[in-house]
Amino acid sequence: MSKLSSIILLMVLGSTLAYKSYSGYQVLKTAPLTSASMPYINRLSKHFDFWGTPGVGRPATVMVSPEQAPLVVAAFNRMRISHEVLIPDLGPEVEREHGERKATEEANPRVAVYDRYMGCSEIQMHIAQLALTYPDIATELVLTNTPEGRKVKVLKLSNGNAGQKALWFDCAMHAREWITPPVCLRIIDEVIADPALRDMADWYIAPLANPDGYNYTINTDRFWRKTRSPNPDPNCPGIDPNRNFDFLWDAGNPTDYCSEVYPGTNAFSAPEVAAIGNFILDNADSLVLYVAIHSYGEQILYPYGHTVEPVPNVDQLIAAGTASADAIAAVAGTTYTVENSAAGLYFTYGASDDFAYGRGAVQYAYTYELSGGGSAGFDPPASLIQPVVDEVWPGIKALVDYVLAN
Ligand code: 0X9
Ligand code: ZN
Repeated sequence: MSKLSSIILLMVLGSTLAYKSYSGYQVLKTAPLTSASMPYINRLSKHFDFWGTPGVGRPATVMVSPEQAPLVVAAFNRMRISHEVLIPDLGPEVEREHGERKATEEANPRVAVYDRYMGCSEIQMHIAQLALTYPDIATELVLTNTPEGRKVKVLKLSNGNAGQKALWFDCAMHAREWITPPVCLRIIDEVIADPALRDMADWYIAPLANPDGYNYTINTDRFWRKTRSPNPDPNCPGIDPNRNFDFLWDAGNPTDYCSEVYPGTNAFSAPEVAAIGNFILDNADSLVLYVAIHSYGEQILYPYGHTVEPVPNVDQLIAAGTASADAIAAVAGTTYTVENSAAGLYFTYGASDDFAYGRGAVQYAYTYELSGGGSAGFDPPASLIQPVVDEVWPGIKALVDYVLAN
């Protein structure tokens, strides 16, 4: 073998080997949770990777490494939480998906695609391309640079009408929630295609709120959730962006860098989060709707995450959310529930929706948890992208219609 071909072989092997193996990782599923079990689940969720949003009346799923499995099983047994093994081995599925996706990435797509998951630079270039193609209505805003030198981009879509209300959407704040950027891209497609939508409001859409994290899920670890900010423990980088906003930020255990919900050393310590938060504050006068698109759970969550006490306009939040859920259900029967984020005692602090509502005074603030799929939640097969965006867009449109009419 020539020197060049051995180098190429090593590079190919290197890039394959570099992707984190989930061989032997299991996904455990509990019986529907009772309110008595929630404090335990809440505590466990600081140390183990619970998927979706655990809540009363719903089963919880947790991903465990071979080392963690006996600990979590013992904890469940101690608390008398019955459970089963949902996925006995995540490894093969993750490897298959990775190979499939790598084979299809394009360099510079002018149109968003919905039959496969687009890569990080592919989405970033797509945003730039839209701004170049539609300079009269589309502007690329760069909110900040990330620790790894990527850009947090927002596409502004506007007819330039003075004094309009504004709407915000972000996707993939949690890196592994791959089903979410396609929803942002679909919103962009619709708003570019329909001038009437731009006469209703100005639209700000961030398809990749956490580009470092998303890139890491594409190239290295499919189930990475956080940013990639360095922490004092070099083995555990990353901040949970949805615990780092400057609203009731809570340090928790300040050295628990490895936690999936590590909130950072202080509010806004993640530059991505500070940039998005400050953008919301800077535009607080015009913003009437904040939507964070996450997965998974088929829920439309409204503030707050730290209390089940109703907020002043809870009736309107529920009415708008219900209009959205009805429009989603009308497409293919998928049922989204409209819920207070803290329902079921899964309390959170420093989340983006609560920040927008509580600090930015954005009257309508939501987190959408889209459908799950795939090996247990965060990895729906690419064939589900199209049906998901086809049902969620009418839901977003109904939400926007309600918010702008009220
Ligand atoms: O826990 C989260 O950050 C969100 N769920 S996810 O599974 N995508 O991580 C839910 C956030 C809902 N909003 C608040 N709790 N404020
Ligand atoms: Zn999320």
